[in-house]
Amino acid sequence: MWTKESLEELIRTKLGDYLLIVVSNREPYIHTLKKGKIICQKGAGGVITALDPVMRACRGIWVAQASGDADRKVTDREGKIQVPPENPLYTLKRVWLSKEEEEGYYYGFSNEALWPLCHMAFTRPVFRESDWEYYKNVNQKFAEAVLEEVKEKKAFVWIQDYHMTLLPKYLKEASANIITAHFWHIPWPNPEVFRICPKRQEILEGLLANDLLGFHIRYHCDNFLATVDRELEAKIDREKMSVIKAGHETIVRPYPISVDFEDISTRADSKEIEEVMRQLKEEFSLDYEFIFLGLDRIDYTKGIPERLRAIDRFLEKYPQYKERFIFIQMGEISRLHIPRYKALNDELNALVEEINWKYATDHWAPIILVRRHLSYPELLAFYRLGTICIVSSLHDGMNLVSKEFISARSDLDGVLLLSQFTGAARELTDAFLINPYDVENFADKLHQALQLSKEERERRMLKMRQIIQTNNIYRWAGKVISELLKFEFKE
Ligand code: GDG
Repeated sequence: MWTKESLEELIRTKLGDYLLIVVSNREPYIHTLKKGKIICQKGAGGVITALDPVMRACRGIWVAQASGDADRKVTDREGKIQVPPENPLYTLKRVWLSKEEEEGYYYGFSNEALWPLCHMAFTRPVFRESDWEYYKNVNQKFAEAVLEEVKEKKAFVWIQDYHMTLLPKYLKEASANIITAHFWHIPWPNPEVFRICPKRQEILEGLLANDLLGFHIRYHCDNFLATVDRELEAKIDREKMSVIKAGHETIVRPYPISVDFEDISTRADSKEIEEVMRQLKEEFSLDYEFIFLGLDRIDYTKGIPERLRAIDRFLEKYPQYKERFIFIQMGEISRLHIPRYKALNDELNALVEEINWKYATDHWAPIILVRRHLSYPELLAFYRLGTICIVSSLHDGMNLVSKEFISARSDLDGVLLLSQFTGAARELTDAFLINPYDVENFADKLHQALQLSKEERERRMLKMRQIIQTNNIYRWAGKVISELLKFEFKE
């Protein structure tokens, strides 16, 4: 079983004289000004949870975009600061982007072109030449930041996600001392879909400069290999799962990302969380027999309108549940100045109003929409409060909310309704799997979930917990790093 300690041990004993550099769009620590004082917050999310201990153990360098309003105040002339603040162990190197660069590279090419291209949610990608120019320049900027640190040293560079497809190529062109791994956090589409991308050749060539390329599941690896087969002159070895292009080999592998099971499980069981549960129950008047829970970054791939329609249908079909349950949907608004996200936000407001109006009684309406960032304890408390957690993504690389919910339920209660179009559905087969487009079946599954006996709920939860306990976040990082360590250095 992989643990934080075994991962640290691997790094300490096997990394040798290699420098380890992580590159991601999001930074692990953010400095902000609050009432005239600078405070430092740890960034949220699985990647930061997994890689922070790795970086602490190897005293490496993490290169990421600056995002806090006090970031510049605390960094040196090279954009560097030692983190974590209370016990500095590794270097965070910040890359500053102008408003225009952020607009073109992040909102534009990354999130209006690549994000919808890779998710089957029927939102049309927008390809603008100017976005692409910014995307190229920003990837170049990240490459320069990495190269400034590598100099003549030998380095492993672990690149995160779809914001950085050109970075591996820029790094390899500039230095022969670098070995790269790249993890793709979202799905990879089939060749027919990818074919519409005007920059497909450049993107594939960028990614194939990597030594190792990881996806969440085998299906995305297969899609990637099929795409390369269709688009480029390259030798594909499906047995070995590798591509050789112009003499360079890229190994392609599935690594299902996960969560820190032990940490979530222990903390969710604490007195502290019990108290937060009490406060939340009071704040939102959650005194009902059943609590349905939704928690997502507000994104059109997460199937939130579909979920609301299923609640509507559930009430039409099973009116006996009126006034007995509440559906609380939480989520931070994201990427709001992209028109598609604004439209989604308007759609959600309208749907909630319509459904609540349809069923409201004097003292009850079925849906509460909460649009604020939850603290980590609040998040865990909500997971503990839910009778049913609903994850209804139209398409999702993995989906960590489902894995966090399972990890938090050390009380062995609660039911997970999980979209079959998430990566997580491959592992969590004891969830109630749903097709979010099938509103009848979705409503029926809600009903069936409420009918489960306590024994059956416990049996399912226990099985899923055993899976996540083993396939935890440290295993994910450990597997990628173990593979990376196998690469012989070519002088
Ligand atoms: C991408 C892929 C893949 C959300 N609201 C709050 C909050 N969160 C946290 C959740 C969870 C994370 O954000 C969301 O992770 P997901 O995996 O569900 O989704 P994406 O953001 O789309 O992530 C996805 C992932 O990358 C990793 O590879 O699984 O498929 O799309 O951890 O808990 N956390 C707090 N307050 C909130 O209000 N504290």
